[in-house]
Amino acid sequence: MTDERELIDRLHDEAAQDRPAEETPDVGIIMGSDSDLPVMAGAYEALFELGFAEQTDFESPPAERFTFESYVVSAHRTPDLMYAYADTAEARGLDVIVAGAGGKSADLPNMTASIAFPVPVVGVPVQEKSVDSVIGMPTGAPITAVDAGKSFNAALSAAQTLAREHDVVRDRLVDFHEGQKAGVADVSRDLHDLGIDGFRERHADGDSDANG
Ligand code: RP5
Repeated sequence: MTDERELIDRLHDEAAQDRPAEETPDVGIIMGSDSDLPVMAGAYEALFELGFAEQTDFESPPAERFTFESYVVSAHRTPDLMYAYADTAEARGLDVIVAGAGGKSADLPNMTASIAFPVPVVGVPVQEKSVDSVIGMPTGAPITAVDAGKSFNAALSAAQTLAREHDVVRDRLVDFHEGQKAGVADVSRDLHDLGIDGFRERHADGDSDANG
């Protein structure tokens, strides 16, 4: 069984390595429990769609320039690990963290934001009842947050942060946006030109890119 201490030591060891930005994960995805994975899957989906690769070994980065990593970090069950992750985030080269937690006391995103400051954190309330605890930060302690379950958007926000410094990420985001526009235009034309019955027939399998 992996000891929490082992992971904490690993994070501190990695922070001390002072690796160049090209070799470290750019985005960190953390969540309070592996039961959050189905909701947090959207963050992975968005980053893969933008050409990010998953970095599973800090000392052996993938060939892709932009990468992310992920961990389960519980604010309540492993507070020391949460502290270590947030405290070493900047030294480990992370530019932005996407943090998701569920329950009524979803403290991981906001505690991480406080400790990792000035590394920005995008909070994902995993459940509807988690929204208040994720967004309820006091003045001077910022967090950016998305609506319940919107982990895809959280990853897009994280990419937007990187895009200010990296034109490649900016261009990928613009391409993604253009693709969405084309998707809406396609269904708009079909709905008008085919009429409701013809539209339903053509899109019976739900092959729409336009989800509102
Ligand atoms: C939170 O408690 C986690 O983020 C999760 O959403 C919730 C329940 O966790 P499990 O009991 O499923 O591990 O801290």
